[in-house]
Amino acid sequence: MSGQLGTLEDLPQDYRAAMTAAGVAPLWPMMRNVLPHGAPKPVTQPGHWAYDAVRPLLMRAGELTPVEKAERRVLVLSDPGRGPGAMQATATIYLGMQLLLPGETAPAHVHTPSAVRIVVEGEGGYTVVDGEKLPMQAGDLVLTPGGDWHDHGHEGTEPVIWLDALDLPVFVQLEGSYAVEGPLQAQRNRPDAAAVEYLSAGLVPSRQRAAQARRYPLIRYPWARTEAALRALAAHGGDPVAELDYINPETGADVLPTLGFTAMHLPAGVTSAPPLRSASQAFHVVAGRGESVVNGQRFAWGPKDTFTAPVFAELTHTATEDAFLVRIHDRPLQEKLGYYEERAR
Ligand code: GTQ
Repeated sequence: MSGQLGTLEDLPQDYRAAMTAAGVAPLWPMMRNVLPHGAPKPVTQPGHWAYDAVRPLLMRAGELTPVEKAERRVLVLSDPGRGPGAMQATATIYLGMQLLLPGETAPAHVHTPSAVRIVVEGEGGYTVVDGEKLPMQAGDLVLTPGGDWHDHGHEGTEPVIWLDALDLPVFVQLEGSYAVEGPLQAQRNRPDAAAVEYLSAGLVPSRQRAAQARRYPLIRYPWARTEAALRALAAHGGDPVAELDYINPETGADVLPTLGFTAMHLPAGVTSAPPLRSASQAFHVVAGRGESVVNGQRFAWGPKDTFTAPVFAELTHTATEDAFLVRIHDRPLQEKLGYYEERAR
């Protein structure tokens, strides 16, 4: 057990001035800021973004800012702990709501961070990733791995809105975030891999072709299949809360190097109290209603809402209506760094 560490005020003024002039600082007064005891002290605060509050603001952005003036027309969900304008929802997770109006295209670019879209509303939207055209329907999860060209388009008649989740804060911290712009991509004239190579769980293209497998073989995870799989698991799985992880079908690994995604079914009336996790998390409600308590803060949520939990958050979820959520988390990054942890509550 160490005692109280020395403070800056313990040190003589001339010594402090000389250290500043030399560009050095004593560790011990700051030690507990960077190495707190027992558990991290997150800056991140729990956040809740009701779709009813965000949607009108996004629609107004559609009137005020043409897509040509925005590159991506997005409202960023700012972590309350970092305050207004924060370009992140947790330490590692960036979240934004993106609007595309009928007939619009968002120009092609490529960047170092990876993105995932979870479609919130509207028909006829699509993303082109590395030449593959990916139709987007409500609840679909669509990857844009870092380094893959992507542009967005809209062939429908109503606004299309999706939630963007990116590992952008990690890349900003690494001073590794940048983008390159280019012309709209030529689209391969065939359905995407979710409709051809990976139509069915457990079936992958013959291993004779495995050498040709792409780094990210499956880009689109249609919600209809996810929901059907959750319903089957809910009916026969034994656990009251059914959970399915999104994985790369060739490797079994998480879909992205940094971020993981888990689809959840919470039956009405059931309360879930998961272990405390070292991962930071965001929850997007695909359907249903309920209430979650995050570190004592109570959020009543409904369809298309999004809420967040800092690292090691104490969480309970209670569905008041049969609910489907997607949990976004940074466990894959923490595992690679060698410290992912779950603690009993
Ligand atoms: O759609 O490519 O929310 O590049 C932020 C950065 C979306 C995108 C965001 C992006 C995109």
